[in-house]
Amino acid sequence: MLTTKRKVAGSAKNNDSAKNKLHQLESSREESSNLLTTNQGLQITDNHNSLKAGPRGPTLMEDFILREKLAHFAHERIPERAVYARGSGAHGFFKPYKSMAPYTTAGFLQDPGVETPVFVRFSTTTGQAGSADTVRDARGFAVKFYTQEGNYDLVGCSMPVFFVQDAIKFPDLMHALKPEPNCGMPQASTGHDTFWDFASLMPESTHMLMWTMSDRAIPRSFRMMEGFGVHAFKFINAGGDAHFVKFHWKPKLGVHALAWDEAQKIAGKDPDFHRRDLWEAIESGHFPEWELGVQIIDAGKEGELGFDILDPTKLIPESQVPVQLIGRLTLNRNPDNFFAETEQIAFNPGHLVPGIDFSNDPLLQGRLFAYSETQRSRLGGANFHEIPINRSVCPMHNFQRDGTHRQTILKGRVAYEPNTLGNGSEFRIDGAAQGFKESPEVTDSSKSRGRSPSFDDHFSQATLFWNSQSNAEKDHIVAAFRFELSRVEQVNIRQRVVDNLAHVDMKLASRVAAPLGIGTPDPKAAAGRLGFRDHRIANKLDEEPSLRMASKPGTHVKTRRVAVLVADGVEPASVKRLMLDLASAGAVCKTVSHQLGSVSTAGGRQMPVDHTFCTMPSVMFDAVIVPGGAPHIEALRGMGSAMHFVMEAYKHCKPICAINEGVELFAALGFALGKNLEVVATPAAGMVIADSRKVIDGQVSQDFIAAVALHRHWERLDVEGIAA
Ligand code: HDE
Repeated sequence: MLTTKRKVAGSAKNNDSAKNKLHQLESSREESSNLLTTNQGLQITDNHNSLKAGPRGPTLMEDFILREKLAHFAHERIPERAVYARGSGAHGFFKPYKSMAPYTTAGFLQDPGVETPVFVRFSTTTGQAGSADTVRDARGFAVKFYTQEGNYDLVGCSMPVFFVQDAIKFPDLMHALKPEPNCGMPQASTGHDTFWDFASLMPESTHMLMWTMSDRAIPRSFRMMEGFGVHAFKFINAGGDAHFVKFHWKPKLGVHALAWDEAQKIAGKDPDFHRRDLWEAIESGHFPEWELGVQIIDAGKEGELGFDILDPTKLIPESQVPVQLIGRLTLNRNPDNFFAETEQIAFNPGHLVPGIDFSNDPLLQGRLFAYSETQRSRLGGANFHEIPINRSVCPMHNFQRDGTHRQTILKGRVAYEPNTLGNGSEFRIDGAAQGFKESPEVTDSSKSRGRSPSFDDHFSQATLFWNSQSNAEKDHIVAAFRFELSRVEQVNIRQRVVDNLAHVDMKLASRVAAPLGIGTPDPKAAAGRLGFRDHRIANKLDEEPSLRMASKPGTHVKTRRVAVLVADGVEPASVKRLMLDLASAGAVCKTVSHQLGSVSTAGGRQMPVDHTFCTMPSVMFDAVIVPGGAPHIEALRGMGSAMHFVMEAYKHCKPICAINEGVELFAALGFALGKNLEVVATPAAGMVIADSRKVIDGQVSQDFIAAVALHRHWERLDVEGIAA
């Protein structure tokens, strides 16, 4: 025994000196880390020329440096996500406001002093990884909490409901929604026959269709978008009591949308619009924030909601169960490497921590299986949890071993449990400890493929959503349905959709149907179709204010982008105070002209130009200022792109401010004019007309900042007639 010990001690010494040598080698390698090497560490002497038989001869196969480089390049891509492929991510942290101990033992929800690191990935559902950000779509809002009890993933969405009720319909939905398989079109759009064919035969999708046709589907920014856990989950407290819970993310910047025409134009002008917006906000220190909200349903009270809490096509109206705000999420660091982090992050609704459990929502149940399957195929096997972005921050031990790309070097001979050879204490199971325990639930019924009749109400919450919208939001929903259905070639599919919509609201259905070249909506025809179920449980509410975006107006202008149009002869004094006040309120003012460089001011100085009309058109801004200066206005009036800029901003209901002679530009465009073509005192909503005196005394700053904070002035009436 003694001999063995000595031997072990000796070999430990040897091991130490070997480790020291390795360490020295690694340090010397770090010192020369600015030198280009192969993957094996071999220093490369020429990275511009392959090895050839003579300077003009054929390339030699023995050039292992060239072959390694090309081979690695050829394997650079991994399969993109089948859905939610286009994503943007950021690091940050989460901090609870108070202990949630009465409801859950989840460690990261106990102590307001504890920050939990997170990585968040936002995504569009439909398009491929290279598609545009601003397409009409539900957006993924997936949060990985790196807690001390393991990784917890809240893999949510920008909408609180989903298209289908059962996981078995998900592949059909996605196949219908993705580009049609014969022609591969259209990219990132539901405006095509297969989607509406499916949707019109699945009336359970109606509530989600209302959301996707609303302005929620075209957010101004990820930073101005709500998030939802969609399904009911369970909180479990130390006493083992379970409460159903629904999760919400509420953005601190308010909830704001683009105009649909604008969203489509941005998709061409800057497909990275949302990604850039998130990146730039974080780089400039304007860290996006959301509050985590929960709707907790008192034990046993779920039966009183009026619908089935397990049905993912239903939301719980906030007036029925208020949202409690329990913590804050802050995103404060951009990824260092898009691929390593945003692309390789692997979410899974089945990544839980003690104190949180699933419900029996049949859509959620299917997700628990699907995600790890996807990760194994996308990320090359079973060891994707070892990729740095997916690693837990708490210790991770088990006896799972080997497999492709294994990183961990398990030591010793023991790879099983229970054991005595590893001293019997390694990685043991401690039943009494605070590990994960499923919430006990009695399941004592016979197997069945059916669906509970409590899932059969497909329309009442769609009606509630419609009734709750402002007039402008209703107009936008009608326009979106018309747009999508106008792209549907089969007349009978268009008809089926409006027949279903007649069960939401007859007026909505008739307005949608009007320009589609089809018959009037027929609720009876819909009701006769296969799959139609409408055991309507009357809404407890006629309206739910939290469902309209108009009830969440902005209160400030932080990070809003304001264009200041400039040409030779501009009077900087007419706008200086306004620009300073906007900047100190957190807005970003940029000068825009027909060319880069600078313009000559009325006083003979140079004013730098940040952007051109061509590269940064009005859709890249939230608001516009036209400063004073007669020659400058004259010049702008002669530039088609400047006139278009203002006209388009007007059409998209953006706040616009004209100072001094700037108003002549408005007049030339026909805005702010009375019957006799005089400039009127109360121009359209969101239009501020002023002279420099009012700018200097700060009145204009006050009015314009208030107009910008409201974001868009959707009540502007005549925008359809604007030729932009
Ligand atoms: Fe997903 N979903 N999903 N999902 N999902 C994926 O997992 C799936 C569902 C959601 O940024 C995939 O890693 C099935 C609802 C988001 O990486 C895949 C079902 C909601 C993300 C998958 C659903 C979501 C995904 C694709 C029905 C709204 C992106 C790549 C049973 C709450 C996460 C991947 C990220 C990703 C399957 C339903 C949200 C294929 C089978 C409902 C935000 O595994």
